[in-house]
Amino acid sequence: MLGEVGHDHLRLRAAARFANGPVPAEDGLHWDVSALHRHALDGLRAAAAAALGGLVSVGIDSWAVDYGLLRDGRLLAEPFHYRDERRGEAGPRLVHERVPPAELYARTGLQHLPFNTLYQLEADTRLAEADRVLLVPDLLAYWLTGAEVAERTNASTTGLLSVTSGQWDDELIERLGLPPALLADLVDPGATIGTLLPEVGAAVGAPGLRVVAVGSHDTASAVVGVPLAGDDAAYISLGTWGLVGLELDAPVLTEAARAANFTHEGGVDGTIRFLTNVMGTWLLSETLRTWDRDDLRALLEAAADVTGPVTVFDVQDPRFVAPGDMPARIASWCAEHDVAAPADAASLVRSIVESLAAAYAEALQTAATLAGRPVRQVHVVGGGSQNTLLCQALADRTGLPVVAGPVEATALGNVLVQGRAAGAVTGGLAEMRELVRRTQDLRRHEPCSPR
Ligand code: LFR
Repeated sequence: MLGEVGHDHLRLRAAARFANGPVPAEDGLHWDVSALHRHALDGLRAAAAAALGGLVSVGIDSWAVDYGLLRDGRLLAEPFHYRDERRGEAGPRLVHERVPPAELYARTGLQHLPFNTLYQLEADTRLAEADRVLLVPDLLAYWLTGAEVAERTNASTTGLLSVTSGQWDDELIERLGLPPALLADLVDPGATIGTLLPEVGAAVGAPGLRVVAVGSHDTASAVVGVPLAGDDAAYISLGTWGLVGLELDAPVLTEAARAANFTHEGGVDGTIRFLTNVMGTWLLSETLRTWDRDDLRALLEAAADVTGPVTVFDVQDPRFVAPGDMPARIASWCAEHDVAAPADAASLVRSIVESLAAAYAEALQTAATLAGRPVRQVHVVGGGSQNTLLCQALADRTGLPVVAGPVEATALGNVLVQGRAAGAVTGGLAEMRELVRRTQDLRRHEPCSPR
């Protein structure tokens, strides 16, 4: 994404796009991170060619938790994909034998997701060969600059960072038997990671380009791009996941928060994302993939016209996490719970939309209760914010106004932090969000029939 940012403007243009999905192999699901690297270089070349005044910097963000293992600077294997069904089996058991879940939560504030980095590392058979672990954005930054760092917002998703100090939890790392030198030094969003290696700069046509740390966890960048104002607004960052929560200054490390699986992820400028992972548009995209269809818009229109009772199922059932035949899995959930399975494509899509909205409404209520903060407005950002049926269902189920947009919140948050590092914008999150509010398309959904 090519971004342009200044005190009164904020614009994005897609310089290049490419697909990125799970790659099945003998030993499980992987990412093709080498292809990701190639595509990133192609994109950078296209961006450099399209930027009239030249590029000032580049910032990298991606999904969290997954990592590459390196030895002597060389990647040992393509990283595992967190949706690999086998990932979640051995890791949690091995870790919890040494450090019980309640203590982990007190130390790191992280919700239990079976694929959190610490669990994956503990079960990784190649760990002993490695002398460095880098999360995906840090790995790409390393390939661009030669500098090995751990950007702090993403590091907070490893389960190895102290929620109170924001530093690596050395005692925890030792108790888990992980070599401390495996982890790189932490850097904050806004810091310069380095400049493009000479051969990279020459290849992409941007010699000496600065690589700036941003909220390298995509959700951290997305929340920078949420036009939040005031303490009574919540957000849903809606992509493959629906990340539902609040921005806080201090953690809520209660047993109730742990039981509700609410996490404390590190945000830009020392904020805390108090949120829980709910299923997202993954349910829809895997359903369309199963049907070999790509007409989501038409399906949503048909779904909007469905009348009569709609089956609401539990989108949080673990059977929906791995890639596969979602319509069959939804049917199996319905059969097990003695409810009618949706009979046709439109009903199934409607059922997914209503079930997601119901889960988000419940998570919002829980967030408000746990944090002791009333929620009076909900922001939905990310690709899923374009789904008007879902946004309206959410407004109706919560009885709250829903502000949808921006769609590209993550890229905006990334570019804003770079813009601030370059001095093109000044101020804190409030000023950056004010710029988002003034410059981006937002759509408001009022609740029609609060329940
Ligand atoms: C969203 C996200 C979530 C994280 C999940 C796995 O893309 O980064 O925040 O929990 O992916 O990394």
